[in-house]
Formats: sequence, C-alpha cells, structure tokens
Amino acid sequence: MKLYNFFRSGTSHRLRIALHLKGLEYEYVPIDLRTEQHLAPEFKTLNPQGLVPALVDGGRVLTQSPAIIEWLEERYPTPPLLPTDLEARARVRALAAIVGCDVHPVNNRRILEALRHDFGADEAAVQRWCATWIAAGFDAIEALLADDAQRGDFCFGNTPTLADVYLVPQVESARRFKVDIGRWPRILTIDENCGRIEAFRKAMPAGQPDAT
Ligand SMILES: N[C@@H](CCC(=O)N[C@@H](CS)C(=O)NCC(=O)O)C(=O)O
Repeated sequence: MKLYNFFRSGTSHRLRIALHLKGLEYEYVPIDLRTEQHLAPEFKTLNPQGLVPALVDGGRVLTQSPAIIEWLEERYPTPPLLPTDLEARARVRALAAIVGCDVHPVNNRRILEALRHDFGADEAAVQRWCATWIAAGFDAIEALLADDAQRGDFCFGNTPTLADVYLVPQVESARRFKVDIGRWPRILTIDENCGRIEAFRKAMPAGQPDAT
C-alpha cells in the first residue's frame, strides 16, 4: 500500500495510527501542503478533491480518511477498532465524529487560508478561531467520557478504538494552536495512555520522513 500524506495533517495522522494499530506496512509518499503539492494536477488524478490522505492499494485509490479507516476495519478486522456491541459502536463512532465532522473540517488549512486572505483575519484571530472549535469539541468529548462509568484507559474500554484514533491527532493539533489541554483532564490522560503504545508513537508527526 502507498500512503500519500503529510506529516502534520490530522487526517493523515489518524490514518497512520489505524494502519499501525492493524500492523499494516505501507510506503510513505509525502505530499507537501506548504508548497501546495496537493493542488497539483498529478495529485488531483488520485484525489480530485485535492486533499490528503489518499491510500493506494494495488490498482485501487481510496480517499476520505473515515472511508479509508472503515475499509481497513472491514478488510483487516483484527485487531478491531470498534467494539462488538451495537450501542457501543455507535458511541465510539459518535466520539470520533465530533473530531472528524465538527472540529477538524472547520480548522482545515483551506478554511484558515480563506480566513486570512478573503476575510482579513490576522494570526491572532486565526488562532482564536481554531481554539474556539477545538474547545467546543473537547468540552463535549470530555462530558461524554465523564458520563461513561465503564470506561478504562481509553475513550472506550481498555483498548484503543476509532475514537482514540481520531482524538490523538486533534490533541496534537490543539497543542500546535497553543490550546491548553489541561482544561480536559480525561482527554489529556487518554492522550498520554495512547502515547505509550507503539502504533501511536510510530504515527506521530515529528517522526515522519517529511517532518521539518
Ligand atoms: N474529510 C477529509 C478531509 C481531508 C483534509 O481536509 N485533509 C487536509 C489535511 S488534514 C488537507 O488536505 N488540507 C489541504 C487544504 O486544506 O488545503 C478526510 O478526512 O480525508
């Protein structure tokens, strides 16, 4: 498999975590968002949306990290990233969706570029924008975690699930935008617990070949 991705991209980061948790090898193909390689015609033949990540498996091109991660889960079910119980699966997916649907999309590079260039936002305003949506998502996740009496060391139970796969890159991004994670003690502890697992460590932005 070939993973077209960027070290600092949260969606790439979450896909790398899922691949490593599944014990799958891949070739790392860097696509530099800083030089807008993702908008070049060569990359757009893989993903017409011009967004990373894209995963190429044989002749198949997969795009959209939620779809790719669900595909991995179905194609390589062990170890599972979702619990077996139906309600539990919905809960884990809901936690992941807070990040995947409600926090990450509004803080994406192209949104921030539009704020800067089309709406006159300076860096302080951009930082405030990102911090606002991160805090809204993290407040909700923290409340859901507090409400789960069965919870162990992770977002759900005692092994990493899809929810942790989404959460950890968002915590990384929050740190980059100077958001104090100490406001959400359960999220902070989960991030520390994930940091002890090799799959999460291997996926960290700082350790990727294009990290500069
Ligand atoms: N929903 C898509 C979003 C992908 C996405 O937004 N990727 C970001 C990096 S995290 C990107 O390529 N941004 C380029 C840009 O905004 O210009 C997914 O989950 O794959």
